[in-house]
Amino acid sequence: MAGGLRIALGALSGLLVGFAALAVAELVAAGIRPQAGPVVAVGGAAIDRTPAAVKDWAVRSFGANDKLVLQAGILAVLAVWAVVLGVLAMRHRRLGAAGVLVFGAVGAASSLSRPDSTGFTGVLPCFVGAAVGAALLYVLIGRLLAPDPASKNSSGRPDELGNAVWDRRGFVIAAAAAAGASAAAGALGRNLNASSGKDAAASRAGVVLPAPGAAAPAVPKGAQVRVAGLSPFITPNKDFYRVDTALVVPKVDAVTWRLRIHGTGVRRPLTLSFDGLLERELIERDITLTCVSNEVGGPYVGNARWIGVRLAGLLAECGVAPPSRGGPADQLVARSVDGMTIGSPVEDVMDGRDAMLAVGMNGEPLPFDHGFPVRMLVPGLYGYASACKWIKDIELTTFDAYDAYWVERDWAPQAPVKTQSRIDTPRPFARPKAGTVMVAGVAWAQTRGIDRVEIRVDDGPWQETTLAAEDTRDTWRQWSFPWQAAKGGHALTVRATDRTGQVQTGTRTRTVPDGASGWHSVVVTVE
Ligand SMILES: Nc1nc2c(c(=O)[nH]1)N[C@H]1C(S)=C(S)[C@@H](COP(=O)(O)O)O[C@H]1N2
Ligand SMILES: [Mo]
Repeated sequence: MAGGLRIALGALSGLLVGFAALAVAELVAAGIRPQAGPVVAVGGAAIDRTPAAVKDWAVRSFGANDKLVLQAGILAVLAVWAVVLGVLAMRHRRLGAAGVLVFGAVGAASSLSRPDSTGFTGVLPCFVGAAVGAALLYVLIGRLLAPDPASKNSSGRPDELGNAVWDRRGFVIAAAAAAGASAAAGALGRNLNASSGKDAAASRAGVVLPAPGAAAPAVPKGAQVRVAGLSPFITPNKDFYRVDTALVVPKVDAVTWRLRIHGTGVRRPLTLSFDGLLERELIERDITLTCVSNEVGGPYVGNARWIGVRLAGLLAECGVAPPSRGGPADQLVARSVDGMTIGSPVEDVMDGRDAMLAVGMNGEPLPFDHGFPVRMLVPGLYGYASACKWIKDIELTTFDAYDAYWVERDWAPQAPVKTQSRIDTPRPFARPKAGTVMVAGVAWAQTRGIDRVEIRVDDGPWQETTLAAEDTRDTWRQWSFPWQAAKGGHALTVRATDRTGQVQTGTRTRTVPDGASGWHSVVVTVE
């Protein structure tokens, strides 16, 4: 066989093998647990190991698409590796097949290293996929190296051109069969995956949220200013930002869901069911949630009307006392079904603010993306330090004794939300007409409240904006400013003052370790 053809067929075999191994592994995973598939396992392990700065860069560069980019990257690496192994196998058949097994081992090791690892069942998909892949590579390459049984020159001796006569028919049949079987396995796997969330979807469809005992007052009319381009006061669920490490969104069945509360200083440990939770007094609260990864001016902040059970009440029932009243535990660690751990100060959770186990978001059960059936919320703390989605366990411990997931990855153990403000309109590099231009945006300082927002044009003086009515101290506040805009390029800068009198600092810091600070600026050209 000619050198070029040799390489091409080897590469093709490698790709087919990679595809087959992946399809088989995903099929096995679908039968066990969607999270055990190789792409998700390797992707998850990569996320776990991503230094804070790189994660930050990925979120900045790819935004909500960061997970897609990661998975595409993994598939690209897999494809390259498969091609290399296929070509290698043309010379060293056993070595090529062994290389496929090594790849399976990488997937298995990734799966074992995940915080939600299930041990043997977790590594099974990668090993089965790799074994099938290795065997397939051995067979395919065998066809390429074997003499053609139909050829007169069946001894495998070179033909007139000096090329060995290979089993073309055998190869094409084996390759087509492998491609067909892989496609079928892949399709079956996807189907199984789709139906694996069926119980969860049915349980969510069956949820009837009881009327809250303590309903939130109506949002004051004046809280929503009518300026085009301004974020709505209540963020619709479909537009609410999503930040988590889950490559596969956990689908939890509310019927079998349980939450355990236990640990240091818990005199009466408690296990709650979803129905048991709904039978308790429910509170309804408007709370603005912010991500610590939000850049100045960034999109990772949203405001919703939540329904849930007060966490402080549940903890008190369990005999938990905050440190200020002599309790031995200063950290509450929430654990999710996907192995995320999130630590919050017990003092904050029990200091009278509306920390809750939320079951409803804007009038419906929590969407799967936002933590169905139950998530935690603590006003005034960044999400990574308070807002555990798909929660299943609460353990009382100390900050000395335990570092939660993000704390192990360079983020601060404790992180109250910083006072921030954002210009929503005009957009950066907009070209508004000279005259009155409405400048508007939002400002937040959960638990403290916003008392003032000022705008500066270029290097001019700070000018007071008009604040919209306040809903609560835990919600963001809209502001607007009719700007008499003169032609030319201008920079608009915003800063807020919270109710403690603290003016938002202009000192720029990065998001790591405890949230970005600095003023948001927008440059526009007035025409
Ligand atoms: N189980 C789980 N809960 C989680 C996270 C996660 O990765 N896994 N991310 C946290 C972070 S960093 C934030 S900012 C909020 C975001 O909540 P949202 O996606 O509903 O907006 O969820 C928090 N809860
Ligand atoms: Mo976050």
